[in-house]
Amino acid sequence: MDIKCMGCGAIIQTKDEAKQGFIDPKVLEKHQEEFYCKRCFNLRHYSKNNRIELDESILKQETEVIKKDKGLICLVADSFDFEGTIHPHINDLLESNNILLVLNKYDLYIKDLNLNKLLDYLRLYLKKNNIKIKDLVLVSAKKGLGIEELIGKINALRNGKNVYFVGMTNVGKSTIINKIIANYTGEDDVITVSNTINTTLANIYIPLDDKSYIVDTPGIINHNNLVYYLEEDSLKKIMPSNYIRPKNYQLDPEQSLFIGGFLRLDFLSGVKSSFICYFGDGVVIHRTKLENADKFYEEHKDDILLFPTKKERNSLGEIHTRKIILKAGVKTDISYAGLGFISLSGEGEIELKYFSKIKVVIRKAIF
Ligand SMILES: Nc1nc2c(ncn2[C@@H]2O[C@H](COP(=O)(O)OP(=O)(O)OP(=O)(O)O)[C@@H](O)[C@H]2O)c(=O)[nH]1
Ligand SMILES: [Mg+2]
Repeated sequence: MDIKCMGCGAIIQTKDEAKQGFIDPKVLEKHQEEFYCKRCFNLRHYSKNNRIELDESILKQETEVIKKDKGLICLVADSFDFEGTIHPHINDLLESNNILLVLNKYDLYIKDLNLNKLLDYLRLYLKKNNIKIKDLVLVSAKKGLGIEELIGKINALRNGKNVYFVGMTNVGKSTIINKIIANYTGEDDVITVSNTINTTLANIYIPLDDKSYIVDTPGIINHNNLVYYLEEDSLKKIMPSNYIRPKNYQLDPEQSLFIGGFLRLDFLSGVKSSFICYFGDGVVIHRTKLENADKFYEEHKDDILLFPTKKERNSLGEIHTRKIILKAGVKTDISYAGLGFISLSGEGEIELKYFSKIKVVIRKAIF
């Protein structure tokens, strides 16, 4: 029988270090019960990651297992990057499974933001996009918030069946399951987690009772999300690790605002308006005169703006432009998949410039 790595689910092998599941044969001999592959060992002890591409055929096989089993699906998405991480076709993919939507990372919202407004927005989004769920729960796996409520909802919905944690890569599926394991057994950090994509490589089965399992699954890659294009070092620096303090910029017409080198907002015409930015502290925000913006970008994309790096820029595609009209009295958000969002209020015409591969959504402001 194949032995699986406890950290990532990959089948253990001793032949090829560049492939998933590698363990040095000498190490394998010594450890008879707990198996962590070399990549998991390095991630867990040294936060060192060598990114491994997910084997798409494994993802397909694992999805078939879930479909046949008809267990409860805990669909995990990032509450801070909802449009960028919600699985759009989950009901088509898993048509006969019950779905509990688990919105993780709500610690990123500053405490006094109105969570009810967030929930109202999410419910409307689900309705508009025809995503059918049985229930939803907000959690922060990192802070251990909402975990007991989640366990309660799982028990109410699973009817004795297995429970599958499914969703995009990096939304925190494994971190949540680790909290559930800790809640039952007191054992911390059993499954490997990391801030980059493809951490879990195959299904990991954790016994729930005599007859059923909680199953961690490999994350689905979203090619419209920034996380897919950034190197580990950039992710470490720009991903928010704590709650996000909004930064408010008042812009006059004919000014530009750079969100790192990721997004540029040119305020073409209008009246003085407010641009409230919700991004991690590592994302540089810089204001210039519109007439100087092209020159500024060319000269400072690598020193002042810092990210994305040249290598990352080359993979992010062409620059796309899009105009939005800001109307008095209507607050508008611009959400950028994998990075954060900006909330605009005022009046005028704004041109956005961003990499064509990234999903940018214009929505009625959440808050
Ligand atoms: N701020 C915040 N970060 C979190 C939270 N939960 C997880 N993370 C971080 O999100 C990143 C991804 O977590 P993982 O648990 O590895 O995500 P995953 O969904 O299992 O990813 P894959 O295995 O690649 O599909 C890690 O850097 C976690 O520390 C949370 O509640 N809040
Ligand atoms: Mg995982």
